[in-house]
Amino acid sequence: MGKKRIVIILIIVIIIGISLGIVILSQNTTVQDVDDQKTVLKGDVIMPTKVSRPGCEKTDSCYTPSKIVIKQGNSVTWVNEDVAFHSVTSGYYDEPSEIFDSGYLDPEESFTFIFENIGIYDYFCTLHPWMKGQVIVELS
Ligand SMILES: [Cu+2]
Repeated sequence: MGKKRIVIILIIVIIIGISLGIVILSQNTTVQDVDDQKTVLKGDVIMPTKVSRPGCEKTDSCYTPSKIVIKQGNSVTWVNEDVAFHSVTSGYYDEPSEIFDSGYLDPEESFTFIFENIGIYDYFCTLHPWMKGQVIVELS
């Protein structure tokens, strides 16, 4: 076997090694992407961490965003990203309107409501009176 052959074989081995490495790396990346998607819950409105303590009302961020505008017939999904229970309840703390009520939402739990009628819908959290939000439903 000549020196040239050995060099050619070495080059081929290196190329195969590199391409195998690329395949393995790209597979790992794909797996990681799937994992990331699993942990990210998609919501229109988020209940962020620490909103179970007063303070978020100062920046109007107890529900984020606190105001959302949608078209008639569309839905809004709320996701509880806090470690405490929260609710999404229509009306005001001292005057619930009984249009929608999520009940107690566990951490990472979500609630979806379809708004069939136009209007301005105020809502709050039954556990934390300072948590307030609003859904504005426009003509589609
Ligand atoms: Cu709450």
